[in-house]
Amino acid sequence: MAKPPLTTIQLIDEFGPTPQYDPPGGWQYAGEPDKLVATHCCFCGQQCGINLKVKDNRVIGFEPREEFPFNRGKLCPKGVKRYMQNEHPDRLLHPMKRTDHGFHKISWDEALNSTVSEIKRIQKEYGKDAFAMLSGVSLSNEKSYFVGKFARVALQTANLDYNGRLCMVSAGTGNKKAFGIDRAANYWDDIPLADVIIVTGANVAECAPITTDYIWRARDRGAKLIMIDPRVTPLARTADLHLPVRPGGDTALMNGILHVVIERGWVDQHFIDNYTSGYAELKEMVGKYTPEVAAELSGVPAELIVRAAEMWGPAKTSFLLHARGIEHHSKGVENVLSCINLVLATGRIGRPGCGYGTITGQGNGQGGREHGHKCDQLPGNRDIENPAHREYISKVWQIAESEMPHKGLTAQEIIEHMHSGEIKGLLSLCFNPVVSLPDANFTKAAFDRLDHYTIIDFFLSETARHADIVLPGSLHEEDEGTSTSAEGRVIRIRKAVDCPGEARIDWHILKDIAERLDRGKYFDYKESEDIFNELRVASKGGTADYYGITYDKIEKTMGVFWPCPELDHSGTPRLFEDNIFFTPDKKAHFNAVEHRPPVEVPDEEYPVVLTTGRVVSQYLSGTQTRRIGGLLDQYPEPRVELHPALAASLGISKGDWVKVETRRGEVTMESMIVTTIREDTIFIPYHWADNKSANLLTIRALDPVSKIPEFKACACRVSRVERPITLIATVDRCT
Ligand SMILES: Nc1nc2c(c(=O)[nH]1)N[C@H]1C(S)=C(S)[C@@H](COP(=O)(O)OP(=O)(O)OC[C@H]3O[C@@H](n4cnc5c(=O)[nH]c(N)nc54)[C@H](O)[C@@H]3O)O[C@H]1N2
Ligand SMILES: Nc1nc2c(c(=O)[nH]1)N[C@H]1C(S)=C(S)[C@@H](COP(=O)(O)OP(=O)(O)OC[C@H]3O[C@@H](n4cnc5c(=O)[nH]c(N)nc54)[C@H](O)[C@@H]3O)O[C@H]1N2
Ligand code: SF4
Ligand SMILES: [Mo]
Repeated sequence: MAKPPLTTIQLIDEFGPTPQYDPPGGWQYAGEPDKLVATHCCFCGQQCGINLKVKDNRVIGFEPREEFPFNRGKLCPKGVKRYMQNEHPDRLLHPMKRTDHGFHKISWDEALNSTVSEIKRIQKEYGKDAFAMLSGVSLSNEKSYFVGKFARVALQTANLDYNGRLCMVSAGTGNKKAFGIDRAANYWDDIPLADVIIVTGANVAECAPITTDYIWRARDRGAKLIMIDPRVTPLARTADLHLPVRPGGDTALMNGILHVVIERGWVDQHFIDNYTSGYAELKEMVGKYTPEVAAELSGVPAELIVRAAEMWGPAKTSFLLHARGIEHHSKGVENVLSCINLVLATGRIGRPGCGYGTITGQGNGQGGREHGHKCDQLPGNRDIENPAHREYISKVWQIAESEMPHKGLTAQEIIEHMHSGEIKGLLSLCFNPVVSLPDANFTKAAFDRLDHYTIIDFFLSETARHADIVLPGSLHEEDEGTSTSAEGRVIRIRKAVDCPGEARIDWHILKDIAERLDRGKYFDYKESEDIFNELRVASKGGTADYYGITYDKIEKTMGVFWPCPELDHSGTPRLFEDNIFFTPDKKAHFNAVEHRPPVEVPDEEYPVVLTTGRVVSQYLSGTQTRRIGGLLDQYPEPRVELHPALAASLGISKGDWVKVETRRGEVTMESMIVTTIREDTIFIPYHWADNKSANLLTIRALDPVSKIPEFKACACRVSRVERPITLIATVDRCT
């Protein structure tokens, strides 16, 4: 039975007047704050320190938090405006249920009871795993740990996965294969000490803005910067070398650079012989990736490949950073491994100024991928299929090992199983798949087929419109907790205000559901700190060992880098200092990876490559940042970036509107003709929904191991169209 998505407007009609947003005279006249709360930004993985100004239990502004060592007061536009969500008129203030006439306000009791009775009914009729859970890593470590335990112990389903499946899993898989641990190898203080820096598939200035400062500090010392991206991103404009890779060409490109490095004798043979395995096989494989072969496969001219090798090869210190540009591929893991091969071959890791790291994307994208949020994982980055790991965690959770579910489906696979009808019910929080998963029409159809769907969010996201029950949850600043930044630094998130209206802290809601499922005794926590203390024990002995980290220790040191196995351990800002790795043989592993093309390559019908990504002022699916005026002003609508040569060949001029079509769908947007992109490629930012969603176009192709979607490459065609006439509906929001 199809359930039409319900919209915000129907919802607000139900409730009458919206809460007042601006205080009289505007925020700047809100008066002196009652207190300043030292915490962190709720958005990206940089986790900048920020002071929130609080007055009358409302966040009214911010001040720089100069003393936090990572960003030293600096913030990007999103950090500056994040405080405006707290009192936003769209905040969900009551539980609601779907009716034929829109969402209706209901009591917490009714909302929780109907959710629980649907969980019980579906699981009784179709089995435990027919009820799935999806979660996200904007959640603190405490909430992520809670969710992992809640799904396995309260819902007793194998099918829990998280939005990091769209984000960090290719890097995580690659890192575990090569190093046996999933964390950036260095803290960022090593970046300014590097003599050469490669940044690949990362739009640092827009997506990890504070990292720009670290790279520029290296450049001030004379470091060379090599940027690899199909676009000349803002940071690439300041680089010594830009390699304009064709989307999907990264493994070939890295193999080509390594080929030259080996040929010229720039490898560190002592390091290779003593601390690594797999080099002989790798060396033989890259033998065929001459600069010319690599150029053909990657779209980067051979002489630029040689020049990159000449910069990287002989350097004394170096740092390689990558992000989703190489990871969002059906060979994301292989791309990551090809980067690690280059780092290991030159032996420059584990020393000051010698490093490697993926730039973690989501706020708690690091911590949230360590404590059991993933379908195949238990806390401490343990393996849900490893008997010893299962035994240890079932003891901590006080359940029988046989009760612990096994490996479940990944996020995209859960959607596929909703579509095919095998998964009947869903509970989700902190994830907006209707906007963020590929092939959005398919995702929407999958949600429409659910028997029951309960969501916890603080805004009515596009996915929430498909829900049967909507539960109002908490913002970052409404709970205590910890988070782990891109550097691996565990930091304290502090509560600044209470939840508004009837909204509640996310884990309090889950605890209530567990109680109604008669599993409450496993979740007897009073404070977030109680959850953290259990997490510490659960992670002990795992690779992501937090045992030695306490709230008190974080307060005193401005963050502790994991692994931190003992209370008297001061944390590990730089991994592998003694050249001992976390693999079973304690060596770093080379992996010989060959070039493979993307699943869909251009052809006569769809001759152009489409790649997607971000802009500085919007965040992820946009449900938060599209509600903040100042950020929308900066980039109000998605636009299609294309090169003047491509535009000319299609008869497209400045300001023209274009239709972009793929085998999945089409969008119509304004064009943006720029010389900063390859001629064969177009770029669309993905932060918008409905008919402005880039994911109407993208392909449901997954990396076979990490199961990350191929957001960064598919085939499309572009044509000029008349500017569409926009119908503006006026709705009286305050009836
Ligand atoms: N402003 C802003 N900042 C954010 C976020 C946000 O939504 N907005 N999100 C956060 C999150 S969760 C994430 S994951 C990170 C993402 O951070 P990034 O990965 O830096 O951002 P993207 O824009 O997804 O992609 C980065 C670059 O990859 C390039 N690219 C595309 N295809 C390829 C390819 O095949 N090879 C190579 N080498 N490059 C390619 C694109 O042109 C783009 O410039 O940002 C985090 N920070
Ligand atoms: N085409 C294309 N698609 C992409 C990407 C791309 O580059 N191109 N990037 C992918 C990447 S890297 C990522 S990370 C994903 C992100 O995709 P999503 O995770 O779906 O994006 P978010 O906007 O973070 O969605 C989070 C939802 O949870 C809510 N939320 C945030 N914090 C909390 C909280 O503390 N509690 C509760 N209860 N709710 C909360 C927000 O209001 C929002 O509705 O998108 C992916 N999709
Ligand atoms: S760089 Fe990331 S953490 Fe820092 S202010 Fe911007 S969005 Fe927030
Ligand atoms: Mo991400």
